[in-house]
Parts: sequence; C-alpha cells; structure tokens
Amino acid sequence: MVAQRTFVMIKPDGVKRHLIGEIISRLEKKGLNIVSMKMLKMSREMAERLYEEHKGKSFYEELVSYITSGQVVCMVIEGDEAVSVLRKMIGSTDPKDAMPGTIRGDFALSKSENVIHASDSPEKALKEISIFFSEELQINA
Ligand code: FUP
Repeated sequence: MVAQRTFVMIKPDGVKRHLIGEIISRLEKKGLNIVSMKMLKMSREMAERLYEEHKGKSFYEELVSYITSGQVVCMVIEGDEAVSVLRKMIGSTDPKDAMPGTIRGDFALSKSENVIHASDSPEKALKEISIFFSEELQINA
C-alpha cells in the first residue's frame, strides 16, 4: 500500500446545506484518514489559483464568485490511492450524470453548485494542498 494524499473541499452549498458531517462520515467510513482540516472563506486570489485552468471559460467568473461566496471546509485526505478513490466517491462534475451512491449523485443537481471538490491528479493534489496548507502536508501526494 502506498499512502497518497489528496485535497478535498466541501463547497459553500455543501456547508450551507449542513452536509459537512455526512461527507466527513463517508470519508471516514471508507477508511481514509483526515490529515488536516480547516474552515475558511476563500479570497479571490485563492479561487484564481484553484481554478487557474478554467480562466477565460464562460463559467469562470460565476465559478469564482460562487466559490468565494461563503465558508468552505478544506481537507488533506490520506489513503491508498486517495486521489482516484476520492474522484470515484465524489462522482461526475455534473450531478445529473453522477451515479447514485456518489456524493454529487446523492446530494446535488446543479453543475455549478455541486457540493464538493477533489483533486483530479496527484500533481493537482500537490498544487491544491499548497494553496491552503503548509508545505509539509504535501508529502506523498
Ligand atoms: P471537477 O474536477 O469535477 O470539480 O470539475 P472541473 O474541474 O471540470 O470544474 C470545476 C468546477 O467548475 C466544477 F466543480 C463546477 C464548475 N463548472 C461549471 O460551473 N460549469 C461547467 O461547464 C464546468 C464546470
């Protein structure tokens, strides 16, 4: 087993809808470890770094405005193949396509307000952890 770290964030709609406990419970029951966790309101700068790849797209301004609109819960999650395991657990970007049993499949309907974010590659996990946490938490990502 190679422990891997990934970045997971409960988005403003997930926090407002009181889904923090439900989501953390699923991660813990899966056997993943929470290495670090914090609640904060993202600055515009943080949002621009997180969603750098989407700059210039039609939904970019709406995305940045939404993600900075309220508190988020940021986590560093560790486990065997944590990056791909988390991607499977959160489900497809558009919750209308997400399978029942996934977090987006069970709790969301809107593509722009889809409850949760998780890094889509080990490289992105490294980058995204560095936006929110100190560097020593990036190991093994
Ligand atoms: P994901 O990695 O599943 O979060 O998806 P993306 O990185 O492709 O998109 C990041 C966020 O942009 C999504 F969570 C929601 C938002 N988005 C839109 O609002 N409209 C789109 O057409 C695509 C993405």
